[in-house]
Amino acid sequence: TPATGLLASLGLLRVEQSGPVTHIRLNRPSKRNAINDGLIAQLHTAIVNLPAETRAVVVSGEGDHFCAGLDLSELVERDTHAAILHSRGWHACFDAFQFGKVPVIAVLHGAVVGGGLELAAACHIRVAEDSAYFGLPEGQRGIFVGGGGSVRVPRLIGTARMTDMMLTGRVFDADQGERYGAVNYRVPDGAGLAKGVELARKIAGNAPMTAFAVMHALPRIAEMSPSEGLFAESLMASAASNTVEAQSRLRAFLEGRAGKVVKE
Ligand code: 1HE
Repeated sequence: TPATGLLASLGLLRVEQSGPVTHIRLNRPSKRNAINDGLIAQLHTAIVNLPAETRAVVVSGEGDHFCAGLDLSELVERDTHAAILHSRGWHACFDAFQFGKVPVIAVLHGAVVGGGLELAAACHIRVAEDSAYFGLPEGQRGIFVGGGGSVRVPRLIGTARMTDMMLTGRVFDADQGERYGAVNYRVPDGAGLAKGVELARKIAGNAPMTAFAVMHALPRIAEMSPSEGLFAESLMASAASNTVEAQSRLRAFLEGRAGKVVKE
């Protein structure tokens, strides 16, 4: 695997490697990166086949929009059975983003709608350019979210806001997205990718076990009772602190060789 450069051009996706950071770019701008069966399969392939050196992933969209959601032209051909299998396929793909090997940063601009918002919600950090806007047009299309939106989006912005988006077609701009919890970082147009890569490099500098614990333990503990959560936390904490990397990082701090916590 090359340390830098194009790893794969899967047709609808481009995957590039830069040291520990893998950049997955939705590459179907003529259809506003609408996710058809081919694109969801390629996304799934890319996220489960990351190079061993990858410590963080950045996902973005080519063209004027992050992602227009489900490719609606394929939907008309599906009966109930095909539709549930289709939805479960999206779940498998986005689960592989949320509960994969390394954290994923979504860089958002333009339309982040329907399945595009579901993909963004499965990522661990969201960077939004000023142009980003968020919608769930499923309500107007006569369908329902099927890519994990009903599970993940309310956990970011709350059930009441998601209900409003789906019932009335309400669209939130980048400001609202940030205020409501869907966006971690706001940047000017054109600056999203650089910010995403900067954050990915910070993540890559941490102990991989800590990143894994944050991705896998935090959302699960959030669903547990406090008593179970505290116990799971202790197990995770003891596993993390008992790694060679943690021990050497702790020693480095105690010997004055590690950075202090500073205000940005
Ligand atoms: C598409 C799609 C699509 C664009 N499926 N083809 N998602 C939606 O309901 C959003 C639908 N799309 C839009 O509202 C707009 O396209 C955008 C606001 C995203 C972009 O607008 P614009 O003016 O830049 O582009 P456009 O002219 O509308 O679209 C360019 C082309 O992309 C055009 O095709 P063309 O052959 O006429 O050039 C569009 O038809 C095509 N296109 N979006 C198919 N979504 C697992 S469940 C998830 C459920 C959902 O995601 S539902 C939400 C679906």
